[in-house]
Amino acid sequence: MFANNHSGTFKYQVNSGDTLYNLAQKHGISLEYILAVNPGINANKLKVGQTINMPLSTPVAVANIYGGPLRPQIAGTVSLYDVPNGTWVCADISGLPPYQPAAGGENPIGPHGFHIHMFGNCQIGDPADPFQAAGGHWNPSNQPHGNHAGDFPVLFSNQGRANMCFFTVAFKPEQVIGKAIIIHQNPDDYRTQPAGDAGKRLACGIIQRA
Ligand SMILES: [Cu+2]
Repeated sequence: MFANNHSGTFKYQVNSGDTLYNLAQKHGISLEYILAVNPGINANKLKVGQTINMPLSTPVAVANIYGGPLRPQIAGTVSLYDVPNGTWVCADISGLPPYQPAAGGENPIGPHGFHIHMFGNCQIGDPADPFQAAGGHWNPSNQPHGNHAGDFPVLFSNQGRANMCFFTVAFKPEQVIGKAIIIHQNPDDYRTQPAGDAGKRLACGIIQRA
């Protein structure tokens, strides 16, 4: 089981008219929680432009990730939180394969290429080359690979476990519901077109409304 237990915060710049009470309501969290992550804050003297810590609320969308035939042990979640100007993405994945250095003309195994792909279809298809039904990278503004809206940082395994969050301005969670997230066997070089030479597809999950 993987709970969405990322109890992180993001930086929020106070706008005119904001009160902690309104912010709590808007983000679906308790006022006490905001106060707890802003020790010493004076709730009655918020200044426009002041930066405060805002707790992450519930994710707008979640992908449950399942390993395919090349690595069935993979399981986990990717959670997408709506934050000002973009999305906070949190991955919690286990069962990744042990790292193997490049050898014999083969790319290293890990850290793992990690992307949003176009189609929300995780049918396995060819077990030797699975998850082709998810299509190529989600690339709505026709950018070179390395700057696709669906390009993510590589997943860095710690004895099989990867746990990371990052911020992106490339999309809002609503825009990617119904697409797929893929974990690849090899690293993404962010340069080779069109997919960073990230190799075979180990795991897949469809992004669904949380
Ligand atoms: Cu990919």
